[in-house]
Amino acid sequence: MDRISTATGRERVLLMSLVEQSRSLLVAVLTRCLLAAVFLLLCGQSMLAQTTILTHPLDPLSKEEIGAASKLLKESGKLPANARFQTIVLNEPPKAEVYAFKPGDAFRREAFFVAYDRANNKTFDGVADLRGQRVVSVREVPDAQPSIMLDDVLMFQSIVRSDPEWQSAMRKRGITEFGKVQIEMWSAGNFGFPEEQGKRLFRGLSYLREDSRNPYARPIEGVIAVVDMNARKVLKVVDSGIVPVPSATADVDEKSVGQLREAPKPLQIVQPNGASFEIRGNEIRWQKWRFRYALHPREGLVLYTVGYEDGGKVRPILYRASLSEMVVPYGDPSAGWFIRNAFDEGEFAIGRLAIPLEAKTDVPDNATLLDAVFSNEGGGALDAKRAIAIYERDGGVSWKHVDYMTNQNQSRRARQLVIGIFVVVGNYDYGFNWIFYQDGTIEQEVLLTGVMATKGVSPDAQQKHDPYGHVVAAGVAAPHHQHFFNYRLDFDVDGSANTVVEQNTETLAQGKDNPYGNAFVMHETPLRREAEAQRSLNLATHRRWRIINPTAKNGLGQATGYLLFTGENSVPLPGENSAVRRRAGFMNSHLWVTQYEPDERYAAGLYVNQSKGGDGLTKWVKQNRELENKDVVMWYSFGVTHLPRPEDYPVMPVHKAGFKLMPVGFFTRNPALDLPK
Ligand SMILES: [Cu+2]
Repeated sequence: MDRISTATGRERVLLMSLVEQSRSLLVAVLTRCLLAAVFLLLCGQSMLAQTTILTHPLDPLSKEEIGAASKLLKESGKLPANARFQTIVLNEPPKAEVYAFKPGDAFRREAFFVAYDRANNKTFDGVADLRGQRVVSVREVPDAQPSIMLDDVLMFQSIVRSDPEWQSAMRKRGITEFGKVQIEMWSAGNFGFPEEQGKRLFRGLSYLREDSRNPYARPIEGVIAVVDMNARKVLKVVDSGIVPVPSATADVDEKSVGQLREAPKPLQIVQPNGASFEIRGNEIRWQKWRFRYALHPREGLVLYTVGYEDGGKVRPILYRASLSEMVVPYGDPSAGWFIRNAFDEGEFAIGRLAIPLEAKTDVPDNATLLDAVFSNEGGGALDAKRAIAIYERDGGVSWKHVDYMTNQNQSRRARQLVIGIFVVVGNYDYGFNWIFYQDGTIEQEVLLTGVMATKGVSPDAQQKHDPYGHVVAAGVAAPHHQHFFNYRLDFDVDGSANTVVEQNTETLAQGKDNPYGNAFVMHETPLRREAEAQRSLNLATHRRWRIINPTAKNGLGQATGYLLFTGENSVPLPGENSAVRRRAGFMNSHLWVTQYEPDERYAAGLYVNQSKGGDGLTKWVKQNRELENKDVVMWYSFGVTHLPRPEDYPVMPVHKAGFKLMPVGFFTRNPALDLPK
């Protein structure tokens, strides 16, 4: 536990999950034995080995499969002996195979891996075939750095803490007990500095933790250690000058907060007959919805084969929906800040940072908590306990009408199904919920909370306006930043051949067709090729995008479709030539459409850590492929521009952002008309 008490936020998450895993191992084994015994009693069947039963080609890799994949790879001799696995994850089968699959059919099982040879700074990836027991491919990927690894985390603090130059920077600030400094590991980015090329790097920021639980209240401003993770030494320490370390702590546990308000009276969520959803392996069925889920170590909670039961059959809507990338650029030009552009997915593998959920606070009383499995760097498996929550919640009024002549009220209460995770990326906490409505809507709700990245400023700065941020406490400012998310939405609306159309609604010029000047019209324009399918929101025309199946018609003869109902959004504020804009080209447009290509998965490319830029969407769309009546993928970028408030400190009230996918012409009438009272 010593190690944990001196760990950084990101390190803590990883370490705590390891402790959690070993602690829960015994419980898990006991529980499993008990369940197996009950199963035996109920079914009278012989007890099988404790292997995960796979039922579908999209099931995530089981522990056994992860172990089998790493064994195959290690024994193949195709990887350096000391290579470590950044990831081993399901290599998803071709879409056609998934659609053709019938329960009981044999299906392929393949693992995709990324491995890193630290001593030689070489990255490898490839595929292993678990059924055929063979390595399909191994390639060395030049100039690619895998995202952060636990190996990096475990080395990082001690490298910085023992560096004489860093120690001298601490002493200059009157800090001599180095064990009380929390050194936070940030991705290095790529700013083209010649001495930083060709090395695996991270940057270390320092906070005075002492006995507090919120180190972010006490930034040791101006000191950045750049660490060469191959040489295992500090490459340089940037010291931009002394700023007093804020003295006030800002812990948020009940004891530190002190006087608590009176608790409201109990509110119980009770489902006396149990939940209405069914969990069949990784498939969920609820109120006409059917979908599969997986907690992907990089993307977080991924939805697959989302369909809605209508007229006795399940109509496909989405093949796959996932967070494809996210980035948080900070708007402060100072030495310690221009380098901060965290790509929480591509650099930090956000799915792996899913934390065990706490009943009653993170999720309501009635939530079912589900576990997931990830690979570890030695090629074994890690349990991610209680990482996923699934629950029903009250959805307010679904629809209502009162006949004022008879006073008859026709009103229906809505229920929502939520499946979500929380991740912790150092100071920030994010929740990601997929929400299903009974009326055919799917919502992605992103919750932003945790502690803002803080900057030490002069204690008399309260009265001054900092152009790059806002003072949130004595000697503490929080710089402006944006959170940009990109979602990859592989729609297959009533089949794979779809078209994306743009809707613009405009005032009609007054004249013969509009004599009274009141008219406004909506135009729908198909996005025909990738070059013209890079679009941004326009409030002046109420711009929206709809994905349609031109050959499937609803009862009114209209093409069936789903609308991307956008929520809060922003334009990117870092300059066009900034490093972050080069690397996160997906920020340049709110909407992108590409022709389906399964390997085009991540909006800023497969290898984002220290990337130079130019990969991902901006590269793929240069092919300018045709998009009409094709299998297409919609990519939606949305940004939250965060101008910090005092009320966001010391911990942010949850800020919600996201989008909805809403049926428009998918049905012929309100699909929730059949809700019972
Ligand atoms: Cu923020």
